[in-house]
Amino acid sequence: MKCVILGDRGTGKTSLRLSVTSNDLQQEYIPCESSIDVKIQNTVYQFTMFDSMFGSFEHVRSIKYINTDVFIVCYAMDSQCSLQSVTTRWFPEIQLYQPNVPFILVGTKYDLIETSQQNVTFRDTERIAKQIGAFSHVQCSSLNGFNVKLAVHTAVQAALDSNEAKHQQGSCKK
Ligand SMILES: Nc1nc2c(ncn2[C@@H]2O[C@H](COP(=O)(O)OP(=O)(O)OP(=O)(O)O)[C@@H](O)[C@H]2O)c(=O)[nH]1
Ligand SMILES: [Mg+2]
Repeated sequence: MKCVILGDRGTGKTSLRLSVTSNDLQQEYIPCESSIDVKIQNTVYQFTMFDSMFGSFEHVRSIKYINTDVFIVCYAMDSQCSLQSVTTRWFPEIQLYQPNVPFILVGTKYDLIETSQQNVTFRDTERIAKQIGAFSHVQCSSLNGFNVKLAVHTAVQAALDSNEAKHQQGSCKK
């Protein structure tokens, strides 16, 4: 199962991936993809996460989107600007290149919610998640591990549900 993590620079994409797949956030060599086995209802799925160290050229990034099963679209909970980019940049990019691929919205840096000046409110983020048709919305912290597993399980579930829906559509036509 292929997952691509999108979001503005510094939103915590790489940290999220590493916190899910390794215990070491400070490692020297950081590969641009990593995998984890996720068990859902007695089936184990190999979930491979890529984060978009793909450079700033949209058409180059979009090549990496091919065969993606699910996107994780990140905003940082201490950055209004990164939340705005979800609607102005990342959602349009999914719509343009992979409109049939499901995505979840993930708020990173949950641990900063109390101290940040620029907190994004849960109401705003829920509204945006609904507006853009995200499968679900999870807030997490790679720093302390809060909800990171939930984010991954939710992404796997989004991919599974979408596959099932496509399957059913296919079988109706027969
Ligand atoms: N407090 C806190 N800081 C975080 C968290 N996740 C990431 N950071 C910090 O945010 C900064 C950016 O994190 P990265 O994981 O490098 O972000 P990125 O989205 O991969 O950034 P680019 O690759 O440059 O686009 C780093 O200084 C991280 O230590 C978190 O959950 N909480
Ligand atoms: Mg990164």
